[in-house]
Amino acid sequence: MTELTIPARPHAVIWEMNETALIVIDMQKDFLYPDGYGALLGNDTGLLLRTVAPIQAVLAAARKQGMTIIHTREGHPADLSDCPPTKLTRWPAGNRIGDPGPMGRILVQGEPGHGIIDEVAPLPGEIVLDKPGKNSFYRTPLDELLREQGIVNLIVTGVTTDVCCFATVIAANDRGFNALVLDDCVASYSPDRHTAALETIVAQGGIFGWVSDSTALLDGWK
Ligand code: C5J
Repeated sequence: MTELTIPARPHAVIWEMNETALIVIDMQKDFLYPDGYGALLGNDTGLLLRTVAPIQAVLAAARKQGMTIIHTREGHPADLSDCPPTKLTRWPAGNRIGDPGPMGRILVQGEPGHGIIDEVAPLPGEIVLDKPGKNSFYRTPLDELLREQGIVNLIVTGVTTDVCCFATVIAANDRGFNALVLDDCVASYSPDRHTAALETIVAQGGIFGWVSDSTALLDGWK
């Protein structure tokens, strides 16, 4: 792999692909299926499904290139020991993390709803990080894993744009990593918040990073 120029906003990305990883954030049943955490909070989970096909395409290309691929899952152990009380009690009982739902206990590791959807399931050898927070660096070994491999650039995909993807991009920026978010590979329960998050990332000449899409990336990779 070598240097790649990817058309992006606010300006083209010119990255060494050997120093670049793909991160697929929280493509979990609890967020994408109508019986999980996202739906419990009153969201239309169907809005996230448009990400599946473009993420599949980007995953296939990244696998072909031998790129480091990281999948994340938001969730907590069965005893909820790493879940801050504030993250539990902000919602009424019955709508809380750990409560029973149609796909098992909500956002609890090992329950069916916590799993990554089959369409973008990790392959053996790909990194899967369990995270208790929204940002993928919080209480995970992500920072060390990237540095060990000499990675400074992240291609960001997954859900949701304005929560875990946005939180991860902001944390990446503060830690000295670049982030390129693929517009069609991220989605929000609110199209307005999707747009607002992406506009914030590219504001002021790219204050948090870049935004492009899967077609631009895949064209460059051909
Ligand atoms: C949320 C996430 N929305 N993965 N998590 O709670 O964006």
